[in-house]
Parts: sequence; C-alpha cells; structure tokens
Amino acid sequence: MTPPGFLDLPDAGPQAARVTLLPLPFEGTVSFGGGTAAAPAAILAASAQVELWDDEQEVDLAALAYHWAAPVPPAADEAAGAYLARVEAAARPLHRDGGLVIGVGGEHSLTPPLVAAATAAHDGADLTVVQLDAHADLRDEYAGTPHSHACAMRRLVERGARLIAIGIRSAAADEAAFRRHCPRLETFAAASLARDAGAEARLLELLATLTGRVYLTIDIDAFETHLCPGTGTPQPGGLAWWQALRYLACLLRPQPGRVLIGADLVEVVPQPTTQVNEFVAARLLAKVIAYAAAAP
Ligand SMILES: [Mn+2]
Repeated sequence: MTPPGFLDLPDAGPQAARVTLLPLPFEGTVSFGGGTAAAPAAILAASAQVELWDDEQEVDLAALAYHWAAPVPPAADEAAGAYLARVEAAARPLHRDGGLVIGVGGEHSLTPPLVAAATAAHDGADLTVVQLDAHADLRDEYAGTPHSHACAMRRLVERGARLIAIGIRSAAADEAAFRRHCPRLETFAAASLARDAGAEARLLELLATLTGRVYLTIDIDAFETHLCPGTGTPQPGGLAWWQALRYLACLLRPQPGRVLIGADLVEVVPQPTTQVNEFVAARLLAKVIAYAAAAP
C-alpha cells in the first residue's frame, strides 16, 4: 500500500505536482538543542490532520496536486558544505517540473542552496528574500563555519539578494553593524511591529507592492514560543499567528510582476510530549499553499 502523502492525499508524483515538498532532515550545524532532523517526517504525519478546506481563503487544498519528494539525509560525518551542495543538486530538477518547491527542514543553513536552485530555474535580474525569523542570521561565520544556520542570510545578501527580515529580536553587534551598512537589507524587528502601527503599515505596503523574483524562508522561531516550544533557540516576543499570516497573505497572493520562486520552513523540532511543533508547521505550510493558490 502506498503510504499517505502530504495532507493525507495521494502523492501526485513530480511531474503532475503543483506543490513539491522536499524533506531535508539536516541538523549539522545547530548550536543549541538538536532534533530538527526529525521534523520533516513529523510534519508529514501531522499534515494528515490538517483540514483540506481553507476556511479563511475558501480554497480547497485537495484541488491541488502534491509531491513529497525523497528525503535528502546527510551521510555519516559528511561535511556541511558537501551536504548543502547535494541539497542544491536535489532541488534543481524539482524546479524543472514546474510548480512551487518548498524545502522542509532541517535547520536554517539549508536556505542558501535552496535559493541557488530556485534562482537557477527562474530567470530574472532581481531577487528578494523574505525572511521570517527571530534571529538575524547575518554572521560572517559561526562556530568556525560559514555554512552555519547563523550565517544563512549573510550568504544570500553577499550574493546580491535583497533581504526583508521580519520578526527579528536577536542579533549580535557585528550583525547589527552589517545591517546598518547594507542598503539591500530591511529589518522589521518584532519589537517595532508590536509597538509601532506605522512599522506594520510600511511592511504591509512593501510586501503588497513587491515585484520580481521572491523567495520566502520561514524559521519557525519567528513565532511566539507557544507555537514552537521545541525549536532549538526559542525567543520570547515573537510573531502571533494571525499577525504573521497577514504578512504572508500580502506577500503570497498572486500578483502581476511578482513570481514566488520557492520557499522553505526550517528549525521545527518535534518533542515527545506535544504535537504542537509539527502541527503548527503543517498548518503553516497549508496556509502558505492556500495563499499562493488563491485567485489574484
Ligand atoms: Mn534562522
């Protein structure tokens, strides 16, 4: 018997899929608290409990075709750089089949190779990465490696991407300095979004009018800790559920002149005593898909 696919629907296979999920059970560079390698399988299992009718968007998720691709696990003692190169190679052909490719981590160091695969498949001069995250992830290197989860956004900005960072509430002094001097980087800190209605209005306007190629990366720790108690480095003061979904709806609703070239969801850590982590993650993936599938 074929095992149930994403959302408990039959797996449509790579060619027919409108949405392909690429499971990446990688926690090679985590700094505090492991367990994110178990997330893809737990999120797939939790997705069976997600309602197929999106009652907010009035979208029937069962009307789309999904493919849960073969997981790309790291080999024993494989160097992070070698593994991440294999992630890019695994993601590239998935884009060739068309549709939206979503990486399901795993830790945040997965984003640069996923972005590289997505940009190779979608021509265009400009690229905006939209990051939901508690941490800036702008370190030049961390724990002796430039491939750390703490460096992921720095690598993308260095390669020329524009970055819109949302929900940030933890950064080191050198990350703050980099941010100040980088014109391609806009940060909407969790504190300003909570305290300043003007900041939220500016963010919504920016997301609604964004054009060109867009890649979305969601670190689950962007959210309030009660929505992601298992994540490696939970940070208080995060985004509320409907707050984050306001931003995602604005960004993801199809619009002329804008193309969503890929997305990922990282840093989810399942725990033995609760299913909150993987269920929130599965629901979030379903919301991302429903927004992206809604009529313009
Ligand atoms: Mn992160």
